[in-house]
Amino acid sequence: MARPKIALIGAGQIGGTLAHLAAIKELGDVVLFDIADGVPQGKALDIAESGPSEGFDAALKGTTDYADIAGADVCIVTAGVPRKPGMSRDDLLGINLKVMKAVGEGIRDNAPDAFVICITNPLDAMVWALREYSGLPHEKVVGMAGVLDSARFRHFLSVEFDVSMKDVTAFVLGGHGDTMVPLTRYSTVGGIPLPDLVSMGWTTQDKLDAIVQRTRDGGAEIVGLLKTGSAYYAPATSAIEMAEAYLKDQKRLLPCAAWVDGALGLKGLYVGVPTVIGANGIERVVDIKLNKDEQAMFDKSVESVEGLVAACKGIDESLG
Ligand code: A3D
Repeated sequence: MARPKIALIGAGQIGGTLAHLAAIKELGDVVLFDIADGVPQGKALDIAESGPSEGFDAALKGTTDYADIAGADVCIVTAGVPRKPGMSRDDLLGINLKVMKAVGEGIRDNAPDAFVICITNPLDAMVWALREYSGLPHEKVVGMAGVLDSARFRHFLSVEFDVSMKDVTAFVLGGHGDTMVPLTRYSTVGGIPLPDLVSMGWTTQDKLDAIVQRTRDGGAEIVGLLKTGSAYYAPATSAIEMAEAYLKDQKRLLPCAAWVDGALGLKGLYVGVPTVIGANGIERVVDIKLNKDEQAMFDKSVESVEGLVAACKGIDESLG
């Protein structure tokens, strides 16, 4: 059987890291696409040359021609511009919307059967636009944000409790932005919910609140430190986790920016929700019940995503 084909649209910081991880994990052959001629070719060759030491079997190709992504099983989209210090994700909307048009049409014409994972910000609006421009089925187009936001939350919690990250589960819902909703009630250490751990004296409510806020600001914290560009190791790892779930039909339960039409009281919107990813793409949106406070936070987040989608429609009248 031929190896799966993974097309990475955007060969910048995240794109290069994705290519390296996909090769090391032998998820398939990798095509790196970018408009900056030389960059995808250079990164593909550099990573291929790490193969003999690492011992992986994967072919890598860099290209500026969409024809090379033909027949891709997975496309991961990072094309566009990242944030600089002081910028919000929403400031990127106008520039990255144009990029999503080119990328969506490139995928539509060359890899219409692919499972498409969008990472470009502002995430929830860009994944919506990418789906519109590509015309692919909603269950095959998804945004990566929740896996990363939950990973950040899990990391901070594991440090606070001094326990292995493997035993910490976390739940983050809503749009990928300042209004994201880390759900402490559904986050656990070894199955024990965080509010119980506060009662048990493992931490205080104030410390937990500070961790929730640090999670919300997780992207900005790294932008502030790097000064040029945004996070890329953890974002790439998170998207690879989703790609692997699809390619290996793992039926993983992962929080993703998925099309929600019916669940959680929503009628047709891309937003962060718990999903099951398997060979059919997004196979299920988990319709969890929120309490009053959680619902209020989720509603606020949904409102902000709706605002971004409306802004996209205002820029390009052909949308929606
Ligand atoms: P960067 O290193 O600048 O790479 C972006 C690449 O896109 C560059 O190599 C560009 O040449 C390329 N590009 C620009 N326009 C096009 C086009 N039309 N077609 C193909 N390629 C193009 O950025 P990065 O890799 O650090 O980040 C990529 C995106 O991911 C940005 O929008 C970030 O804001 C976003 N991001 C999202 C998250 C989430 O959790 C959702 C996290 C981190 C970054």
